[in-house]
Amino acid sequence: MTARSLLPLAAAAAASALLLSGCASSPAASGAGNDDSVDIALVRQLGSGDYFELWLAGAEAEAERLGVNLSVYNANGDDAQQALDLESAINEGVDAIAVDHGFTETVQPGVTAALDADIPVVAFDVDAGDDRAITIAQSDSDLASLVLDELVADTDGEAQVIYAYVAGFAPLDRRNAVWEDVKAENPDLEQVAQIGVVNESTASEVANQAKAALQANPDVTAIFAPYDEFAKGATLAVQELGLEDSVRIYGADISTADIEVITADSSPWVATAATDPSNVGAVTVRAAYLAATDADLEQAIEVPPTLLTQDALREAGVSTVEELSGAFPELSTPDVAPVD
Ligand code: SR1
Repeated sequence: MTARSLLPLAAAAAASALLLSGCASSPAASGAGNDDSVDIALVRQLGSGDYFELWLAGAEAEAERLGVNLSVYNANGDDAQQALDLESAINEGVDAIAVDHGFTETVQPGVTAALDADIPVVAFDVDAGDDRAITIAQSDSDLASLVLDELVADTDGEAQVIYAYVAGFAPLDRRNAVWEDVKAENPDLEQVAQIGVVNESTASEVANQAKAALQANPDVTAIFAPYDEFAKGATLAVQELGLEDSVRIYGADISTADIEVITADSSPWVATAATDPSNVGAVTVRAAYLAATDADLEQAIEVPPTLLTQDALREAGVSTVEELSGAFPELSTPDVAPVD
């Protein structure tokens, strides 16, 4: 039995202890909080980094707009804690639960328990392991294709490439499937190293990994880093080694900090494919609200990504993520899980 496969057991034992002791964790709460409001629990596996912070800001703003009482649980990357948080959300007696990231083996028992208790579940970027859950994703296969088309065009399909990836995260796995296809279609694209870590210091740890991989592989001309913390780390490594003229970075996601990095003079991060994270947080809260109020809702909700090249961002003259949807209106998707 692997360490990860022990987690549900550990989580279940800890949850029982929690129930027996009468303790409950204290999630951060926002919203109306009165008896008439819809109560939604947001159960997150991760909370740090630009993407996750913007996502939460969008979720909280949408909850405020809808008068939703939103309880936010953040496991900070601790899978057993996320399983416990799901138990706490069920015990809270909320009207719907939104699960944000995580691993099937840790969230599935709680998701199934919630659904069995008639609490609807919406699952963003996680395979919840129960077909009754509503799923939300950013069309990861399109996201990866958009940016990999740029990589293939810029390199004529011939390059040594460093790849940043951590298996097990649903969006990264879906992007990885596209990368595998692209490599098969372009045999002269050679992946010479794989790097990646997901934790609270992702960017700085990936920077160290990318630096070592670049030093070991001096003919690398491209880095595929499909998560903004990966791309920021890779950018730092290229800059520290003075390789801006020879190595290009193809990333994912967007934030104000990312825009600054991408549009800086001689930045090697030349393209990203992204949704607006705050919009995706808002979509997730709307979906949970619709599920809680028995409204019509698609089973699988997709938020389409947009290609944002360095040239296009510079031309648009935007410097914050808030200004982005003015220049790229497709980043705003009020018609996805709409609530007037
Ligand atoms: C560790 S998973 C990181 C990804 O989750 C979201 O889908 C963002 O797009 C980010 O790239």
